[in-house]
Amino acid sequence: MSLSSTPSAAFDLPPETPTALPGFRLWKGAFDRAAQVALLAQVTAAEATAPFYRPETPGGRPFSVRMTNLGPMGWVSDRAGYRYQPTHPVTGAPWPPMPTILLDLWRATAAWPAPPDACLVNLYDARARMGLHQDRDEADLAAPVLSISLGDAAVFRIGPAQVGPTATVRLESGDVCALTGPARLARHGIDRVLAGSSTLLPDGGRLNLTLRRSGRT
Ligand code: MD3
Ligand code: FE
Repeated sequence: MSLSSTPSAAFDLPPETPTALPGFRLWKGAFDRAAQVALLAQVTAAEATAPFYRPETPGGRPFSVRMTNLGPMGWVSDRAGYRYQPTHPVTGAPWPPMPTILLDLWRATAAWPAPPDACLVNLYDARARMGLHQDRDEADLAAPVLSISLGDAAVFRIGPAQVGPTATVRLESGDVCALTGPARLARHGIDRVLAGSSTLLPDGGRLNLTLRRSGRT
């Protein structure tokens, strides 16, 4: 019997896949099929209180990606700008809790003393994309960002923070990557989703979950 009142499990990681980009850490197949099914079920259950919605940019352009969040804080975008907030912008309800398995994954990979306080969930249909951008809305840009991919594979693009050549990496269902240190301010995006490459999502498409420290908690 553990003395801790907050039980935690270790997350069993496969060997890390080497990458050519300092700070870009990749674990291919970190979630096996059963773990993917279990995580998908938790996201699907959370949709009842936190439905996917289509944000718009501060300039008023709709995202092609639909979004929701889990955890105390969520990333949102609208005409007022990009920010973290504790409630769903459409329903006004608090975001659903962060799944325990994601806290376990963070502990196993992040080398960061505090847990993530936000999990942005991106839903891509076959035509959705995400343009090159930096993630810099978090209070402490030294904390890593952790990503989990589910469903159809995608072509992920990543390049230096300022200017320079970009590289592409195929992200598949169950893959986990961490953006740490020199990669934390990398420019990155999703060029395209490879429709039909996975049977995980009943209607096809791709989910990406990113664990973050918003620093607003
Ligand atoms: C590199 N999501 O939500 S995940 C995002 O697949 C985002 O939905 C993409 O970019 C997706 O902001 C890419 C991989 C990722 C996540 C965060 C990063 C790469 C990153 C933060 C810094 C650098
Ligand atoms: Fe990003």
